[in-house]
Amino acid sequence: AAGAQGMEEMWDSTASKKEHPNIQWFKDAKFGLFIHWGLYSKLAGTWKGKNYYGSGEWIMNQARIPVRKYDKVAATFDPVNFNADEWAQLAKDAGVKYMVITAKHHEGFSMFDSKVTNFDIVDATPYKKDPMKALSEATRMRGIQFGFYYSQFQDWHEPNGGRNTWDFDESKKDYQQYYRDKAIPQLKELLTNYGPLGIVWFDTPGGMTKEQTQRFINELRKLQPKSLFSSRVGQGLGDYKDFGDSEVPPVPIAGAWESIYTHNDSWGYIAHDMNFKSSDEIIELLANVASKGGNLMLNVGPDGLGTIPYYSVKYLKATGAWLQKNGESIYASTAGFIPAQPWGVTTAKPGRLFLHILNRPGNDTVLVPGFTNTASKVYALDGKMNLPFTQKSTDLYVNMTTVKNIHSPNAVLVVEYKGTA
Ligand code: JFZ
Repeated sequence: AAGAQGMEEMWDSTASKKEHPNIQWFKDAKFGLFIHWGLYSKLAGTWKGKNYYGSGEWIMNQARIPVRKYDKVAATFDPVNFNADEWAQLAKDAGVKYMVITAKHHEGFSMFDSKVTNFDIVDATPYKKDPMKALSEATRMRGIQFGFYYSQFQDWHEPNGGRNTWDFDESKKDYQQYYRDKAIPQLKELLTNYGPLGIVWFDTPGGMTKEQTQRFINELRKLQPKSLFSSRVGQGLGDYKDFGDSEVPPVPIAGAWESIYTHNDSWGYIAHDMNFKSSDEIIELLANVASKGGNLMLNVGPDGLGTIPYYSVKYLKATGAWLQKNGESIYASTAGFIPAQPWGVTTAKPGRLFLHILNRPGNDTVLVPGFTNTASKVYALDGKMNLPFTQKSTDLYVNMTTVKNIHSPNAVLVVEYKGTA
């Protein structure tokens, strides 16, 4: 993304040099589901008859909604359609290995039962239940790692929280009071009451020095040493690197990292945003990110009633169906050792190179240049059909005429070889 280099410092996207002992599951996961869900989901991108675009979860900021007016949204929030098993099963069907959901976004509203504030789903809404409890259990039951997004600095509901400049004077804020009395106690609740968390996904650090951030991390780590903390915890102290929104690095990157994308153009639900990526686009993105050695965490935005948008359900399931047949080329793979080609990208496992045919060549001949090993067998992953190939020095030619899947992202070819890459 443009300006990503400059953003780096601003968002502290780099991860700690020291590898977390529990990082392997994350490196192998490759595909995660991100969920943005809060009071903004109910507003759905509209305030006082005016439509807002971009990020639906930012509407309180965009429309400069005063805290006292925003409180009234909570009084009508009643997600009666929410069904933890359905959401968790969708994650399973989509083939994701982890899920991260917003426990509290910048709006400051807690989507879980919190004793720290009354501005939470149990105390402030007619719904009165804790959806996070059921979701954490349903997700974990299906073998999927469960994690929370928590906006640790920006809290537009609190006089001392970061970045609400329309109700409060930023220069008079005591961030330490907010950290001490809300963020830290709430994070402790999340790390205590919801079973083992795979990830705590922090966002947009601020108001703390490196030393304070380290102490903050140490205090939370004690509760769940195995839980991974995202890079946006700040100061280069996170356990894995998050790229900027909708950004894939141009070349393979070592270490644990993630690219985050949202399914349409907003993280939080916007009723008038229908720009959903098709399953072919998601599969292509997943292959592209995996070919650079990272994970894709794809976001969906359920509405205020707790319904995941129709197109998100449809395309996630189609992605999962593709993974059922081709997941071997994605899960637990590493970056491909052949760089991107006109026909697509590559991923690898010991003794095997996976060719993701994203643009099928017109003559059905796939050229793999710079192939320094000796190919012993080539086949289509879906159906395990052997394909003819010839190798001239380090140029490998595969003929894929017999591969019937013509929808471009559907074909993965496997090259088995002798020797080390
Ligand atoms: C943050 C949030 O402000 C946003 O609402 C959403 O939750 C998103 C996933 O994260 O926004 C960011 C944070 C970092 C970058 C861009 C947007 N970045 O590093 O480029």
